[in-house]
Amino acid sequence: ATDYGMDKALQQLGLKDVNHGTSTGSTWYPGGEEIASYSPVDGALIGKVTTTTKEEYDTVIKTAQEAFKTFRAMPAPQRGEIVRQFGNKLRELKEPLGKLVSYEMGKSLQEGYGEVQEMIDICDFAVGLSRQLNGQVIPSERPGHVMREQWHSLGIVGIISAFNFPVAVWSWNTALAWVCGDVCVWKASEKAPLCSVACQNIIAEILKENDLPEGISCIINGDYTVGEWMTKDTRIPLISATGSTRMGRIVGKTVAERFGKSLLELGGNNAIIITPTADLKVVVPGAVFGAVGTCGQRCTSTRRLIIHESVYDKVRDAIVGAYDQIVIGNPLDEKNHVGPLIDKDAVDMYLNAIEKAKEEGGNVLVEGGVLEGEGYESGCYVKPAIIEAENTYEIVQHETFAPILYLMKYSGDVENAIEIQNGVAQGLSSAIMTNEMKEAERFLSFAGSDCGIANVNIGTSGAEIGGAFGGEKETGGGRESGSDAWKVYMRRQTNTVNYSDELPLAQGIKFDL
Ligand code: UN1
Repeated sequence: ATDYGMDKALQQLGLKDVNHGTSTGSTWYPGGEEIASYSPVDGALIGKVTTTTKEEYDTVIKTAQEAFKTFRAMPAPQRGEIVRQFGNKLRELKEPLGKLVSYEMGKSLQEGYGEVQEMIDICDFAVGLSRQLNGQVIPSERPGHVMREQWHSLGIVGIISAFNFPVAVWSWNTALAWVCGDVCVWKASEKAPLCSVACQNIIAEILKENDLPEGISCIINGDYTVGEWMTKDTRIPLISATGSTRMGRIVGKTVAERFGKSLLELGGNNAIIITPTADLKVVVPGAVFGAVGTCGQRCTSTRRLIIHESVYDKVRDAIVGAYDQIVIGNPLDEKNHVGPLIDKDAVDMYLNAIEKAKEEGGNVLVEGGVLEGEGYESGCYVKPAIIEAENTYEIVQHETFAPILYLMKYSGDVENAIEIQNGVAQGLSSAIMTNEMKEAERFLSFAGSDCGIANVNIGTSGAEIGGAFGGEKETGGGRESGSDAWKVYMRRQTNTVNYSDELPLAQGIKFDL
């Protein structure tokens, strides 16, 4: 992949000859075993990091605890200034970092750049937020009293992220956590560890330039045992975890057992409802990008199309026709729309899902399969597939992290489509394509979509950072990124102050001595 400027990108990101994966800032620790990172793009070894030992883990947490004392005392707008510098550095390094994301994870270069853009956007958002961590003043029922609400820094935020957004999800958490005065310990996916080292290099430089202590940004690496150290650790008040529902069930339970807070961002099973008035010019790109973008490996990827029977044939033909235009290949080459899956295990899961859908009675409209030959040597390139299926199939009920799109029909009112859309265990993203105002509003109403994200005339993926991101049911209930998602990174304190000379009790209680 040298022809795409990867060597230079690795150089710019300080990733040449890396042999560590644990850091409290500018300090790196030797670590234990090696994790090799192979690119799904061409199968080449990009580099190696080492896993965090238990001893190193404890050093990291102690360093973070110390740093928290300094960081929480810094005025929030000054912390915002650090995040502003971070965002500017990301602007400078957008090209190499976007390329690394594309090369280590496999998403198209455009999407790699888009991911870095999300980092920049959340930094901008967080800078503004650093002057708006506002509490409220609440009227007291007692004379000469005032009540208020304050938001205080929480402590260490443990971040567990997935391979599919190897840099952005970390930044959604860190940018907010930092302006809130928290310090962060990040365990990145073992499938994209170099992205974590690159990010750490960028922020460490800024922290050093600003004379800030070690421990504000930490990274650790390793398998689930490292994750378990975090989830069981009472020194970490908040665990923010992105990944599968299976993982989230374990994390949520373990953190709850010690009364910690968790922010869970788990699987989706996202659908687009296509009504009789839907505009095909919007439907086709919306559905196709949603289904095949990031090779179907977004938690917001479109998995199901619920199409009204009166337009079913027309929509199906248009979507199937569009699949003919999809160019699959090296994601660093901007003419390709779709890159590889993350690894061969993912390829197996994709193949199994297609088999299962067929066994359950699915009708394959666009054949899938693994691509072979020149350019596809890594064995991770697959063809996006389309299958006509029923919502009740077991395989349709599960999230398969691959480009498989299920088509299904509805008849009658939009309520019937909403019932199918809501008829899964997950509740992340959803969309309706309609020009009927009443249908759109019904879809968005209390009786409409049960998802955390509900869109009209756009697809299910590609959310902007300004809104709260996350979903209901098995998606885990967490919200990160925009709106007031920052509140989870702080602790709320209610204050009542008496400036009178008496002591009236609340609820009118008399206690005369
Ligand atoms: C994810 O797949 O974990 O809305 C996050 C989107 C992106 C984020 C996806 N902004 O598709």
